Amino acid sequence: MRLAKAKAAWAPVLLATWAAWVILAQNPSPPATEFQITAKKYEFTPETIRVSVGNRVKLVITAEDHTHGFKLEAMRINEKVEKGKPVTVEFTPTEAGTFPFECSHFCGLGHKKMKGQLIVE
Ligand SMILES: [Cu+2]
Repeated sequence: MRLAKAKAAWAPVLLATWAAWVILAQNPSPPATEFQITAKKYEFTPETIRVSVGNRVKLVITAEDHTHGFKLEAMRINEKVEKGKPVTVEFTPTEAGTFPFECSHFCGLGHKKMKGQLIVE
């Protein structure tokens, strides 16, 4: 009789453990917030991206006129972006701040002015 009671007490614990495992398995991490960025002579649109600390960010960068680059040093990102071939980068910012990004592929006279910023709040 005592043994049966002890066994029954374990049932809710096992059920809760199983339920937690099922929930975690289905949602390993929240989905990334996606931004579409276009690069063209000599600007990125949008120029400013606002995100939150700890939230996964996905950037899809498309060059409209010819080859550009996308360098976001704080997140160790430096990609060549060829016209018509969108480049996807993902990262999770771990600290707040303003981090500049820039074109890293010489694209003409205005190349050095081709910049933007990532604001992490
Ligand atoms: Cu450039």
